[in-house]
Amino acid sequence: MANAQERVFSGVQPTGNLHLGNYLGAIKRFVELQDRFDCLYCVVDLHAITVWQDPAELKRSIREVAAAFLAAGVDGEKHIVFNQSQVPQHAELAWVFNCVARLGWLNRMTQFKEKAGKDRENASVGLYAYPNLMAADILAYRATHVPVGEDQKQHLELARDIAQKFNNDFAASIAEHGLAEKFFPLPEPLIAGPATRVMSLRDGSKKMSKSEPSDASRINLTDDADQIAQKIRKAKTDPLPLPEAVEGLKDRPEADNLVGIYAALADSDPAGVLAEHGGSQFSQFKQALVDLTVAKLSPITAEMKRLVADPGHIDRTLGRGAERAEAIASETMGDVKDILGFVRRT
Ligand code: AQP
Repeated sequence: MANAQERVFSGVQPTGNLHLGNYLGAIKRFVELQDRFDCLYCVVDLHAITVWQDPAELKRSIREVAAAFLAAGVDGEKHIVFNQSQVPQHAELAWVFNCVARLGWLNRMTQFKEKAGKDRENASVGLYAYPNLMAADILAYRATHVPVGEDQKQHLELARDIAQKFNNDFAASIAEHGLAEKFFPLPEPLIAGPATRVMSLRDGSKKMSKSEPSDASRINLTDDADQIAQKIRKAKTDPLPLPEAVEGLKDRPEADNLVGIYAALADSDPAGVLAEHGGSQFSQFKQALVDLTVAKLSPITAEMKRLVADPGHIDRTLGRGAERAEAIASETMGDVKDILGFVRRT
């Protein structure tokens, strides 16, 4: 089992259209890490409201993400599955981090620039401060490892900077209270494998994303076998056959993407996939990819469907998870208050 000091935290936003990128870049990895670490997996609903959400849709989406975790194989009894808004310490610690992080650090965040777009003045303050909340999510549990897709790397680096600055700024108070010198660990991103950045099926230069208007750009975790087949058959490719070796994927983003997806689903790597399929025409390879994707996703899709049909069960799982999460986070927050010099309620 896990080293007592090591803990995994990660989250997924309930913003609809969960897709293959979320599965391969995050949720599949969550399942793989369960044997090595104590894990907390969170439906990060506070993050979702950094852009406007329809309330009824948000509630449906929170349950759907929780169902996806469980259907993919996350063990909600052994580990902790919960939604962020049920544990108030996330928002509380995020405020402290708003006062630790520097404006200059946040100004460098590329995701804010991409999401705010040209209408920056009209973006919510929450969208700007999003990485501070993400740091709070992780550090409220003093998590040491964070499985995420490549797109979250910069936010993880910021979480490390915040942890480091807090530890430095309050070193004397941390020592005075008899707490570990590295009060907050510097969390390590776990970004590995062939699908850390799954790209759009329509454009190999853009990442597969929930908010992309074209549904054909992504495989949703709710798609049935026919939809998956259609989307993969129509996926953009180039006219050449698949290369025999990995070097041949260079400058062929669409081929690279499909091979990466195949490798991740098959628990292989691009070299292994090309050893089997190198030289094939795309029509042939795409059929193999359809078969593999359907075989891997359909049991998950079916289980998700079964779970979302019983929202009471999901809500109880989330509620129990939140109680267990809060027990850890409230202890951290108590220490943080002591460190900062707040007077605690007696
Ligand atoms: N295309 C991707 N490839 C690999 N990993 C990905 N992730 C997201 N897209 C890809 C990883 O999935 C986890 C959950 O992501 P999220 O829902 O919290 O936020 P996101 O990264 O903003 O996801 P989207 O789908 O791209 O949503 P929109 O369109 O709203 O921006 C994270 O670990 C993420 O790295």
